[in-house]
Amino acid sequence: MTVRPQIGVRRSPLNPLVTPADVKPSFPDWEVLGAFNAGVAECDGEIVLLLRVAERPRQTDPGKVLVPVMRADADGFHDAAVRIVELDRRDPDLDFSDQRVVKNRRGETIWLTSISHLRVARSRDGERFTIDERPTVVPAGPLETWGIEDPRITKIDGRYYVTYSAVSEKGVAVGLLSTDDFRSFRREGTILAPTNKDVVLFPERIGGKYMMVHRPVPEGIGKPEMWIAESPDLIHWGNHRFLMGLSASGWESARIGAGCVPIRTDEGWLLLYHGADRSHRYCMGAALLALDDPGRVIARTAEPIMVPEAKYETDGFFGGVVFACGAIVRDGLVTMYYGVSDESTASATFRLDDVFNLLK
Ligand code: MAN
Repeated sequence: MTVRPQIGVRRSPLNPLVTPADVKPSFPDWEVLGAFNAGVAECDGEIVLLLRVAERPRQTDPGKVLVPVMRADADGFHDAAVRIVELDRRDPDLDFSDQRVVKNRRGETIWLTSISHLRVARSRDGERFTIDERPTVVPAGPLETWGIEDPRITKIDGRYYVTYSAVSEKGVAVGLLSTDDFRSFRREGTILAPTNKDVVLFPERIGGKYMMVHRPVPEGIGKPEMWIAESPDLIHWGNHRFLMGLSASGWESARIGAGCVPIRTDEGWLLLYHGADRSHRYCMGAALLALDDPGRVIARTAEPIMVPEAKYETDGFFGGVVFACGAIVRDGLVTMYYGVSDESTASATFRLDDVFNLLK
């Protein structure tokens, strides 16, 4: 059964807007696998994408898998900073069936097949992007040796705050950066311990507190569902509350997580989020949270607002994925930027009113 999106979603005719072929690898003998799951902001009259660029050494020997990892004490992204782990494709103890990761026989992820950094792309029209030649933010320290991923950007009091996944053998934690111009960044540290992902910050204080939606991944008891927390300073987070959970079956029955920064509307905070089923098909849905208490869910979409349908969404490095990390809203029209198939970046527009009709 295919679930059709119920609202008028217009995909850009230029999709995908950014592909791996558009991005220069960090090293001459590397290849870019993905330029996707980008954070989005408006800065100095331009649309800025902070792309997740996933890359690896070119794999020349079909019998080997070369895994790149950063050294924990590296100072920057250069040859000596990266260690290449050579794995034997025929090793009976290793499982390469998920192209994103390497697992052992117990099903535990022991390596990622690529390392990600963040790279700026800029555009005047929101569709034609100029991508920086060099990485903008690179992994650093013991908690980022496997890379940094999936940034979300929130402008608060005139400064941009970037939350991202910090990946290492210690797990997936959440890091925070801040910037005024997307040229120089300040590291604000690790704000959530593993395993946590998909953090979006609200663009203003509510009841005097900064707020975030986050997505822990409980082991054994509990499921990957959305939580909400608050902070006096964006660094220390507390008063964690459960926000919303999985459905029993269907498109959001395996995991959900926040996508774009919550959009303030008269009716409440509109949260665009992703939901996946057990076959790892990722769709986008929406929820409406109370303006004065975003821990209260007013409504959510029973059906997704967007499902992987276009060829670039169904086929690719990891097909069947639409995954948004940011959007621009102008005059009731949402332009959502989203990763497709863990490979490229696309955009789609839809009306806020159409989403509200689905929520009512
Ligand atoms: C999952 C996928 C990968 C990602 C890792 C670590 O396996 O989302 O794309 O690299 O988690 O975050």
